[in-house]
Amino acid sequence: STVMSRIFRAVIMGPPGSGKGTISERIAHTFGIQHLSSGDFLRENIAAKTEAGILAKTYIKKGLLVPDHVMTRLLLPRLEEIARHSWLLDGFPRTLAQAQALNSACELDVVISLNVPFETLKERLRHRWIHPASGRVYNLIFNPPLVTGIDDITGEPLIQHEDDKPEALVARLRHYKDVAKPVINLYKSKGILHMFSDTDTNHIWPHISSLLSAKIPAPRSSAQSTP
Ligand code: G5P
Repeated sequence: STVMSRIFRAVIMGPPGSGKGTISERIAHTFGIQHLSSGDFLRENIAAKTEAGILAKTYIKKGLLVPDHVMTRLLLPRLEEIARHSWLLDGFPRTLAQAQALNSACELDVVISLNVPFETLKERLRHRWIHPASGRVYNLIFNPPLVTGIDDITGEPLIQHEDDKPEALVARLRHYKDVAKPVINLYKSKGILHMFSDTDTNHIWPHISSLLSAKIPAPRSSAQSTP
């Protein structure tokens, strides 16, 4: 059945702290598609001290975007590796140049844009702590660890991302809007942009879930599988 085996490709965009990671995990879990986070991918490269990782770290530390050519050279080959699966890209593209590079590599089905007020974002990121070895993310208000400052599983100390510290944070939020605008306009003009506005991820989620239920081919049931 051609419909069943169709591949679905989506992008989720939104400012730092808008809930891309949280919602992406729900999408991946609910619809069984691959989730690729540009931020996680960069952090893996930093931890592994790859050439791109070492370079990226100098930008991330300052709350700056990693240069487009570094991002596209990292991400596009990764997408090619999973080209036979449905996927959701989280955090890429961030700029018009990245969107154009992605455009020439593949056709997107849906772009989700999260629109969360500035004050809400500042408040959330201020309270975010991570366990660096595993990448587990806590929020002292939304999703606190059992013991403040300590990872639930390993008992190791939690840290803040360099780019969640106040100096880098305001720069990131301000910069995001300027850079995202032409990307959003591009996807709007293609008719694939879906914008969701709220202060609460749990309010946004049901709308995204019903959008994707209508767009993503249902997983094959045993009755439909080829003999
Ligand atoms: P990242 O890792 O892509 P950001 O900054 O875009 O980082 P971030 O910070 O990971 O995105 P998010 O994924 O949008 O945020 O949000 P999240 O992690 O799900 O939620 C944020 C926090 O809010 C969490 O603590 C969560 O628990 C909490 N939360 C979620 N929902 C709610 C809610 O409803 N209520 C409350 N109270 N809390 C909630 O990129 C990192 C850096 O890498 C570089 C850049 O330097 C970037 O800054 N980079 C790129 N550079 C160039 N081009 C690219 N394409 C790049 N991609 C990454």
